Amino acid sequence: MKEKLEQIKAEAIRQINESEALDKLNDVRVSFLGKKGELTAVLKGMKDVAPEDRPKIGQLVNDAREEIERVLDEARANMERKLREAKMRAEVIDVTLPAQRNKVGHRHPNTIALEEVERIFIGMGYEVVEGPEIEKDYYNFEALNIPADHPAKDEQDTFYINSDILLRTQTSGVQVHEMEKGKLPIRMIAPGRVFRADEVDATHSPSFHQIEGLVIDKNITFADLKGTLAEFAKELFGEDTKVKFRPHHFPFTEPSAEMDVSCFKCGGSGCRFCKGEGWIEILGCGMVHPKVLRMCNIDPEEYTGFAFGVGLERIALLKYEIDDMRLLYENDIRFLKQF
Ligand code: 2NL
Repeated sequence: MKEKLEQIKAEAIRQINESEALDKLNDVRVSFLGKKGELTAVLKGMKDVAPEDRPKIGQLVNDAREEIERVLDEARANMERKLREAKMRAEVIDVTLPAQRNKVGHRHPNTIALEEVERIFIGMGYEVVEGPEIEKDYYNFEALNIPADHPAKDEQDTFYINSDILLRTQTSGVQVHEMEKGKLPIRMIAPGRVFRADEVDATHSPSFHQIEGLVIDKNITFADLKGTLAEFAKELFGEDTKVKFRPHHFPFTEPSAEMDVSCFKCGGSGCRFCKGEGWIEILGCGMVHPKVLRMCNIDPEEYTGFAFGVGLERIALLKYEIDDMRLLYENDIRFLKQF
C-alpha cells in the first residue's frame, strides 16, 4: 500500500512538472484528488485493509494528498507569477515615446487662395461681405445694367428657378444690396459660389467661385483702380509682378478693362506656363457704370467707384500650377495634401 501511494505521488508530481498551463494543472488535480481520482480510490479501498492498519494507511493517504496539494499550489503560484511577469513585459509603457500625432486635415486649395485674397484686401481696409446664392433676377442682372434681352441672360448660361429667381451667375448682387443700404463710402469684397450652365471640362464647371470687389467714394478714379489692383497682384504673385490693362466691355462698368499679370514663372519673357505670351489674364474690372450707381440711389455726380471680378479657381490653378479644374472638386486626399 505504501509503495502504491508512493507511486501515485510520484506520478502526480511528474504530471504536475510536465504541465504547461493552469488548466492542465487542474486536470491533474481532478485526476488524483477529485471524487473519482486515484487517491480517493485508495481511500475507498480501505474496507479491504485490516482495521488495525487503517489509521496508518489513512495517515499515509492524507500525507500523500497534502504533498500533492502542496506541489500543485506551488506549481500554480509559479505559473501565475510567470504569466504576470510576461504580461508586465508585454504591456510596458514607455512614457518617453513621442505621443501619436492627431492627423489634421488640409485646407482646400480654393480656401487657401480665398484666405490669401481676403488677407490682402482686409489689409487695404476692405470688408468681406457674403450674400445669397439664390438671387432675384433684378440683383443679378437688371441692377447691373444687364437688360432683359442681354445675351448674358441666355437660358443656356443661367440656372433659373422661375422667371424672377435664379442661381446667381456672379456675386455682384451682394454689392448691389450693399449699395442699396445707402452707407457710403464702400470698400468691400464679395466672395462666393456662383453658377452657370456650363459643361464640365479642364477650365469650366457649372459651379465655381468668384471674388468681386467694389469701392465707392468721392473722387475715386481709374488711377485708384490701377493702383489697388497692381498692389493686389504684387501681394498675390510676388513683388516683381507687373500689370497691364486691356480695354474690354462689361455692361456694369465704363470704362472696362481686363488685367493681365506678368508671368510669375518666366517674368514676362514667355514660357510654356504663359503659352509664350509673357502675360496671364487674371481679372475683369472697370469704373462702376453711372446707371448702376443711379439704380442703387447713389448720385454719380457726387460718388464714383471701381469694381472688379476674379475667378477663385483660376487663381488657385495658377498659383498652385494645377492644370485641370476638375482636380479641385474630386477631393482626393492625395491631391489635396500637396498644398
Ligand atoms: C468679369 C469680371 C467684373 C464687376 C465684375 C461689378 C459689380 C458692381 C458694379 C460694377 Cl455691383 N461692377 N463687378 C466689374 C467688372 C468686372 O467681373 O470677368 N465678369 C464677367
